Amino acid sequence: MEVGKEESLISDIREYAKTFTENGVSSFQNKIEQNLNVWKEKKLNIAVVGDSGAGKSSLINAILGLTAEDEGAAPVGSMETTMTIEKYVNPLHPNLVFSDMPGIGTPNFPRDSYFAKIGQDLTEFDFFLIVCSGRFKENDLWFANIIHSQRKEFYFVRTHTDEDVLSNKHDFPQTHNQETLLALLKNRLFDELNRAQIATNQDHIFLVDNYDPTKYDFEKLLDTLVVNAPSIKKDTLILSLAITTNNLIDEKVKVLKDRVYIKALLACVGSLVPLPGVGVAVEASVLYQEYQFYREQLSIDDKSMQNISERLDVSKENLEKKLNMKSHMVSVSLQAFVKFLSVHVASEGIENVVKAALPIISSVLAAGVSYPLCVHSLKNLLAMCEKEARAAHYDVEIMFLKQHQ
Ligand SMILES: Nc1nc2c(ncn2[C@@H]2O[C@H](COP(=O)(O)OP(=O)(O)OP(=O)(O)O)[C@@H](O)[C@H]2O)c(=O)[nH]1
Ligand SMILES: [Mg+2]
Repeated sequence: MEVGKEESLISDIREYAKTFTENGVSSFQNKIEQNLNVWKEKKLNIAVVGDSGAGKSSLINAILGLTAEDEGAAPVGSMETTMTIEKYVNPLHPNLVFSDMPGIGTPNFPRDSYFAKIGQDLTEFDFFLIVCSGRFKENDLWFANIIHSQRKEFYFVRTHTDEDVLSNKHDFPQTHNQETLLALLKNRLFDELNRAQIATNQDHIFLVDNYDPTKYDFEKLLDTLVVNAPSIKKDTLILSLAITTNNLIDEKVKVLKDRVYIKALLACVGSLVPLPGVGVAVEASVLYQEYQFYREQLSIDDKSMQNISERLDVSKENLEKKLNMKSHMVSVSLQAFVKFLSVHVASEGIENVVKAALPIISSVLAAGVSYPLCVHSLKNLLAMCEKEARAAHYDVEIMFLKQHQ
């Protein structure tokens, strides 16, 4: 861990210990919970614009990890024209909000009065996605210039890439080369934007297939949004994205690791359960709850695994067995979890933060001695979930491809 981060963690721990001494246990618990939940108080707003049929609703659903039939999903292929800004969220991750904007230049929303009519302050949006299915329309380019003049971040998303690839394969069976085709499509869009004097670069153009977020530039789009998110909202975006790419797993694990040292403090107060054979007692439900949070965040919870197994047409049990997964067994009940903790107590060397924090915590919390164990247990549980997440989201693709070869 970086030195600056270590120091700031230790100083936070000192503050929490002070709160405990001065104001008691519930203030201590409230302060920690409040700080761990700061990300939930922020909203990340993304506006989506583009012609009717461009694939805006499909793109929103794909990023939210929803199908058009799920609760909260944007209606796809709808014949109705959006008359107001429609907002969409994944009910499980309500902090990431997509706004589907009414079509520009339609009789109800002529350009001249567009912004007055939609009645929304553009500064409230963190990002703008300008979507097209073939070429960008004049209205898209007009919109991009307005956003640019307001110094807001915007990205161009070209949908239906799957259809271009298919047509090209059909038309040029001997010479078809996917990489060449994608580069050509991107160059063409880039030239078009250049001609319209829109200040952008190729890294802001994404070719996607909304039916398959694992293909083309879809993951790159998500990674770019994460990298460019305003720093105070970065954790909110990382923890609100339901889709799991390799980079996003890295980012999620980083955020979850930072919580370990603080969450472990909470596990040293409350209704302490002795861990058989270990000689210390912990508030196991705190660790258990955080562990469930890891599983959900890394999309290896029961519902996510069910979804993957349905997609692969295998049973969830078989899939978990094939991938050598254990996390679901540990999560079956608090009892099973406590048993797992007792057997898998880490015997790692004491790291800096724990070394510095232990005397501070032990001086105020009777069960402070359990702190190192809580830190190591959470880290081990997170490492297990991370490993299984990579297997469930990546090894699975390889298995799936083999099945269909
Ligand atoms: N093959 C393919 N079809 C897509 C893709 N994206 C969207 N579609 C299909 O294109 C049609 C229109 O998509 P929508 O997402 O409803 O488009 P929209 O921009 O929201 O349209 P409006 O709500 O009318 O403005 C639907 O039938 C989608 O299933 C894609 O990337 N590839
Ligand atoms: Mg739509």
